[in-house]
Amino acid sequence: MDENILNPNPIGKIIEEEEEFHHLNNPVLGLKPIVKKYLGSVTDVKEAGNKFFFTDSEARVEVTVVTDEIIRVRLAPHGVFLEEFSYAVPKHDQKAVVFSLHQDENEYRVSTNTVNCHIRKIDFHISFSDTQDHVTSQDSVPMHWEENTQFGGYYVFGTKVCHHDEAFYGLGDKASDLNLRGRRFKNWNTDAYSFGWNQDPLYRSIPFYISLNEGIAHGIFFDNTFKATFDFGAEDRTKTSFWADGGELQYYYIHGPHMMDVVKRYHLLTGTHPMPPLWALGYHQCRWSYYPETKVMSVAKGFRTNQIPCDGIYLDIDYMDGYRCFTWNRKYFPDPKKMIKELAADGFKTVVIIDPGIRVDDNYSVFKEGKEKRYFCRRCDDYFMEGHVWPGRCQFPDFTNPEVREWWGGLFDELVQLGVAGVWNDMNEPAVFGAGTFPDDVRHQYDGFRGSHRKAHNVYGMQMVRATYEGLRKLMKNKRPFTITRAGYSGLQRYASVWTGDNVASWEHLRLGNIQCQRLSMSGVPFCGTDIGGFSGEPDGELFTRWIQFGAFSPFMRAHSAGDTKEREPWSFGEPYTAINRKFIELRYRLLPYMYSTFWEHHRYGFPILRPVVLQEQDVLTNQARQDEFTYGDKILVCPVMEPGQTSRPVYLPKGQWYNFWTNEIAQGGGEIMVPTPLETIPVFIKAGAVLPEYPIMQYVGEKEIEEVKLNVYYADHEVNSFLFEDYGETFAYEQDIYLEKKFIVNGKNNLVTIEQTMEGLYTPRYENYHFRLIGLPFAPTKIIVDGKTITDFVLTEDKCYEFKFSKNFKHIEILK
Ligand code: MIG
Repeated sequence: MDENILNPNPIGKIIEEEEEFHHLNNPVLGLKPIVKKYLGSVTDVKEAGNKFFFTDSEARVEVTVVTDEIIRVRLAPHGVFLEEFSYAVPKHDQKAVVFSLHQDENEYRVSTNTVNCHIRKIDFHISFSDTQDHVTSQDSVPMHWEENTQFGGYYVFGTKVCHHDEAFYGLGDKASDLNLRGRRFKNWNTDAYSFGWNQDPLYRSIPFYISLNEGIAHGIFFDNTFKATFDFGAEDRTKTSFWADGGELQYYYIHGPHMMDVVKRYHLLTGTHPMPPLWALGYHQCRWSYYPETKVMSVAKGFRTNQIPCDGIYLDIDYMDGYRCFTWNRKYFPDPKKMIKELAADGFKTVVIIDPGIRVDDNYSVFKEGKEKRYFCRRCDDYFMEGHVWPGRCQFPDFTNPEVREWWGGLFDELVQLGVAGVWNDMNEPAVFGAGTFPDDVRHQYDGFRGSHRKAHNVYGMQMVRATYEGLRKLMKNKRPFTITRAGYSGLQRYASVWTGDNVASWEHLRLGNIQCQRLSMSGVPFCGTDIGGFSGEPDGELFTRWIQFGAFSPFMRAHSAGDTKEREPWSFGEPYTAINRKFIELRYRLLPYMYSTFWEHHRYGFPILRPVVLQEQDVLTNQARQDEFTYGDKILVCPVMEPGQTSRPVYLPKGQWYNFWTNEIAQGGGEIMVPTPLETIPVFIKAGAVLPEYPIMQYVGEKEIEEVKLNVYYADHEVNSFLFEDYGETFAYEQDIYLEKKFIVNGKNNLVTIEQTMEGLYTPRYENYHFRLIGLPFAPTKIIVDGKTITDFVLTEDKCYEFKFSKNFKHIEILK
């Protein structure tokens, strides 16, 4: 043990932070314009609690120990830091960690139990290493800045060494290969209708990336909301740079070594998605637009007559009166309350769209109130920010003002009274016809840290859906609202799900959507999906079916299409497509308890929902380039079919044993296998040892009382854990520990398989029994003993599985040869 740990302040002078460091919303500028300036040599260091302030005599660098594995770095060109405020990171409650400062001739070193942050004296290079002195990240040039004469402040730059085989992941929804290496990206939320491969920027800004080098991962979260650029060895193969047009150079170094750890720690900073209502994991049907009421009702009826499960039906902009938010077109929807009630009686939740543009119209109460209370955004000279969107001339609420968010949240009162269960926020990049978005000079309140649109642009959509979510949460009392947003910034996952925006009905877009969902999932945006079928253009039956198959394993599953396309319901293409679409939507409903448990793993522990294979086997170099297959949770591996006419395709299975979900054949992982891909299936594999919980097929969540839960137990010759999360599925009781977290431990030998169950939590499900289904047993059982009781009425099914029932409260099962 290092002796300095006992005396954590051996070098720096300890100071009271408040006394010496001024924190401003605006940086103080020096007199001379600065062209490009780099940090010089380190001349001094001071300490204040978990912060260390280094200086080159003018600029200051703050190094904050956030946790054992997370260190934040900030730069103040003239020594004055901006006041602490972040929409992404609510507040780090710094856990007591042990840290210390050391120095030698060459460097200062801030160390926790797992990470060292090195500050090289001669040139201010900052690097990070682990306890084995393995350097995981290092500056290639010192942090630097350049004065922004037009707007004030600085362009701020960080540049790291980029290694020969280093791969990069993350950044949210970028429409490029999963590995971002060799490319440059911009973060500036953009309405990117019919975006193409490699088009950038897109709808969201997630300034977080994961680096993987020689099998060791770390993350960088550049928490800066200004227009930002990331360059992963594009300009110079040996450098990874990130910079922004303003604000502070502020980033979090997130230690690995596993990519999964990096993702989980990123969630520690930015939060996770709240538990969605269970129905939101079902199938959703959307279109621009279903109207009038008779059309909505006939689509709903179509699902029930075709016996295709569906939980959500969407109203796009045409339900409103002249596109005025919070109003109804009474010609199309004479009695919305009655319609929503009828839909609900048939098991449909109604989700309505709400855009940010508020029509300039003194006879419109939302506009009138917003105007009176000065809630709309203004330009630099105090003119209102006006622009055209669907309602015509509009003004836009400043969602960065907490008072405006509160007001906005309250506006949902009537919709909630009418029975609306979810809200869809669109156009919140914000999008403006013609201009694209707001001009830079629009002012924002920014929770008291005033700024222009340059600073607020990337968070505008996130703050809109935050206002929506928080408002709904209040109005719906203890019910979980469902929200979905198009735009967002890091941390948006605390308020909403996302879809990838206006994609195209093409095979390329199916491929792109697969990558985007995997990428969003590993970038902290777990509840994501694509417009199944493609928003613009016409899919044929085959493409639509392949998309439904992929969609069944997307965290969020919704079909959507533009208004000028042909009907696009799961039965629109006739047979054999309808039957296959039905089969996959049914599969989604059968897997609901598994998907819900995976969501809990995300919510509670910060795991991503979709996991690219590189995230599971980062030490296998070839996995860096794999972007077709992924797992949903850790038990189901999926490889969508993304080419027309494909009758078989290679699938990589991570090491271990996998069961073909359709045939129960066992396959050895650690390499590629060829898998047949007739239209009726896509490759789906279940990890050996998994306990896969299954619900009976329902037409919608809550259609039937669940009488028993099927547990599919896949034999493995070693110990494997599985989880099952259960609760009411629609309230916040889980926040009061009213839930059950069950753990199954399966272990097999040649003559014995054991299954154990442990439970934690306070919830009691209403069903009594599990229906066990044993798959892949290497022997014919003679006896099954559950908690000391011998069972004889187990049966051998046609497909060679053994089935029996027993109480959900079992503790220990032995299956004997
Ligand atoms: O300018 O509300 O991405 O899903 O159907 C288009 C109409 C506005 C864009 C969304 C799309 C939605 C459409 N909206």
